[in-house]
Amino acid sequence: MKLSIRKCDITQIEADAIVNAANSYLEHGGGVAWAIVKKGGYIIQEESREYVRKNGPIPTGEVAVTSAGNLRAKYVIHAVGPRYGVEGDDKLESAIRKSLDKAKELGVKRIAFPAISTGIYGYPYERCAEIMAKVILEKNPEMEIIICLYSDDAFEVFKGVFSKYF
Ligand code: AR6
Repeated sequence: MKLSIRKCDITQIEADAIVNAANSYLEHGGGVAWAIVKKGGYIIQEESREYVRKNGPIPTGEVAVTSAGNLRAKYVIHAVGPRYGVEGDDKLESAIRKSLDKAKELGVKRIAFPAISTGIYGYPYERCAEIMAKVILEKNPEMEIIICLYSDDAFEVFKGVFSKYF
């Protein structure tokens, strides 16, 4: 496994899959989700709606896959993280674990994650970083993982936490 912590915009990443911080209805109206649709094209929102129409809403902690439209990535893995203080850390663990499982199933060699649940859903960066590090350590997946942080603050916190474990 190769791991890097970067300050970046996930829509610019060249990877087989990028993970989206989604809601259960895959309505990508804000945050990183909106950035992905804006850059990748409305096809991502359309495929998302089709998925929910066929399968119903995605429970917190679960994932769904669509294409990545015009992005450099092949797939978007939409992971539904928990709302801080409303749903538990186990759901964030699950969202990360299932993203990695799905990536493996899709033959992904390089995947990029945003800091799921740390925007609109309110998770502190440190808590998210600890949970991500724990799941990645446990799974030790055979792929390259990029953790993509959007703000200086998030980048510093993630660097600090990950340096304890990796
Ligand atoms: N690249 C990387 N990270 C980003 C980008 C970007 N282009 N833009 C924002 N972030 P959020 P959530 C960071 O709110 O908390 C959406 O409306 C951002 O700074 O996108 O899981 C969904 O549709 C933050 O650290 O996701 C759901 O309704 C992190 O991405 C809801 O928000 C996650 O912030 C999900 O909330």
